[in-house]
Amino acid sequence: DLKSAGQKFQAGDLLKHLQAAPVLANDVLLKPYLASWDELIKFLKTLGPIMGLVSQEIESKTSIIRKLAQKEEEDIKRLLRERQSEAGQVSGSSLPLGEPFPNSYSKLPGGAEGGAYVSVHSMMEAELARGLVDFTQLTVSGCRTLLRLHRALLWLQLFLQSLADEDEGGRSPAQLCRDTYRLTLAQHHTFWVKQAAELAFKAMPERAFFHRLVCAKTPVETVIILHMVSGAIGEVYNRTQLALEEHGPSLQI
Ligand code: 1Q0
Repeated sequence: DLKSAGQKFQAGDLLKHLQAAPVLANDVLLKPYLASWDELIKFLKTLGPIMGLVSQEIESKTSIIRKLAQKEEEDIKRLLRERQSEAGQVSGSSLPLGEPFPNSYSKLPGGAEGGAYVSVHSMMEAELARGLVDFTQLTVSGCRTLLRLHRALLWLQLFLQSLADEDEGGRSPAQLCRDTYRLTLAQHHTFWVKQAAELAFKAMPERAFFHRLVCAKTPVETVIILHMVSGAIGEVYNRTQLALEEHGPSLQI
């Protein structure tokens, strides 16, 4: 997705991906979810090399889920080919016999066909059913990885909201970034990661940078755009949070 879209951060692109992620009543599609993170990486890259560590961390987390999705797709294709050749041997028919995977998660509630890594719900159901998520062993699961991104998303939402709510006379973006981080993501970070985060906040630009970034003509326009982005993030966050709670405590580690 980084290759097909522009390399430059655009608030409009971010918003487009964020708004494409919510699907049906309560689910989140993984492709636009991950594409939203790609946009945020573009933003971080405009802040210079000090953000390299943070972008790298996001890239490594998104690529874990993408690789799992790719492997799943290859498995389904291989299975379909096997079924096809079996069917060909038996009856001469080239139609696949039955579902590639008979489990409930291979069918989305809307009736569309998909693998395990289509949406937040389908991923959780599939990985729980396959025993990939548990307390005792640290399997690299999509669910575990999603939880890391999810916690970061709450921080980002609060940060952008505070940036919109507090006007010029208030705290600086760097201060808002630090304060909201301490309230949220920092709770899940080790001592050294927190030290690194403190360094990263120093690279946070002044308000004027955000006006230019979102191409706003007036400060009011910036506030509107920031509200739209943080609202869209909030929708994705809340849906993911409900999914986590619905599928039980084993997903919250
Ligand atoms: C711009 C300011 C950035 C502030 C960064 C704060 C976080 C810094 C910490 C980064 C170091 C990452 C090192 C590793 C962390 C992991 O230990 C942790 C847990 O993973 P694991 O596998 O060890 O259990 N990983 C995470 O918590 C993942 C999340 C990383 C932080 C994601 C930060 C996202 C920042 C986005 C800034 C976008 C601002 C957007 C403005 C848009 C305007 C319209």
